[in-house]
Amino acid sequence: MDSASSPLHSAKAELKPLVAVVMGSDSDLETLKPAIDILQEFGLKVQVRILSAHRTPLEMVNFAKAAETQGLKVIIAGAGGAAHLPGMIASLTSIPVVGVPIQSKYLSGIDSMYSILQMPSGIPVATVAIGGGLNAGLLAAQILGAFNNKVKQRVSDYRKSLHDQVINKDKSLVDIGTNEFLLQKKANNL
Ligand code: RP5
Repeated sequence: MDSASSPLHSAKAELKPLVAVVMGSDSDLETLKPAIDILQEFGLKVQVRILSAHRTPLEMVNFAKAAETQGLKVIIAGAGGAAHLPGMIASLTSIPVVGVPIQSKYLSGIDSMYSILQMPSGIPVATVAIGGGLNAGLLAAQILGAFNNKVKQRVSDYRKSLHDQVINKDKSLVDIGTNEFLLQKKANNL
């Protein structure tokens, strides 16, 4: 199927969010905000939910079981500590799940990371870095971009802007030297 005739392109599909960002607690929202922001910047609607694998397990199950019929194509799931949310959702749906390990208070997110990473064979979860909300949003956009040229273009524009930023910084460092560069960086809070 070419991208123009893909379900991601139909007018009806565009009214529904293709991505959901779910989290185990509202305390995870700050970490996931960059994912929501970048997806919205790319013109995508995002469904955002608090669904705890431990505190609201039945709601989590209902969400995961309905995800496909709701039209969702990617789910970003952030959780901290005993971070079972991404893996449990992945076990209930075949929609790709991107897990975000939340930095936890006592173990700095190592606990969250291992909980999300160590999935049993057969039920994968794509895991980004501890606190990697932005990368989760970008990865979700890249997955959608495989079927949607508009989203793919937004991702490649984003990459180009990253490239240009580094080129400009390099040029400025070479032009003004280390000390002035650091002074300007401090003054501009960069
Ligand atoms: C996890 O427990 C959540 O994902 C969160 O990262 C962590 C702490 O939750 P709160 O006690 O802040 O609600 O389930």
